[in-house]
Amino acid sequence: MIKFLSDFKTTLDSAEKALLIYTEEESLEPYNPGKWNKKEVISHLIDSACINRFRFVTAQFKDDLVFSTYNETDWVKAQAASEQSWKFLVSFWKNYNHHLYHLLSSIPDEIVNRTVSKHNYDFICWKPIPADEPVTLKYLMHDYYSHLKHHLSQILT
Ligand code: NI
Repeated sequence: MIKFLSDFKTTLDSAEKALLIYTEEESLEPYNPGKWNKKEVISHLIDSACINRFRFVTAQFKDDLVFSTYNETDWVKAQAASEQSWKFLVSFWKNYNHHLYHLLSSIPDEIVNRTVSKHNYDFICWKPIPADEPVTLKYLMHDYYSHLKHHLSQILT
């Protein structure tokens, strides 16, 4: 078991409880003036989960770690999360991530830890790695989790 994965699982359950304390009305408040509201932040985290699921699956069938990316702001806007129920969004986010937890726990160690030179982590990662430095899939997994925690900290006080 990779070290941070049990933390990841615990975070999902504790965050769900904390998020559900907010009412529908509170979930529509931006975390800072002019920023996403709580529904939009969770919608962004659902996008991140979907995009990264594709990466974690396809990484197992190829030699490089080069992946496509997406425009986060456009994606959030296009999905009108503010019109969806807060409970639905939180539950979908949590369940999707429990699925990812299962997926990440199932990837063979040799794939998680293999060193790869051809990647675009300088472009797709939350905390980028220069293109000329070799990387692992494990780094992308950890980067995914760090990004998730970063956004949770914006909306959980
Ligand atoms: Ni983000």
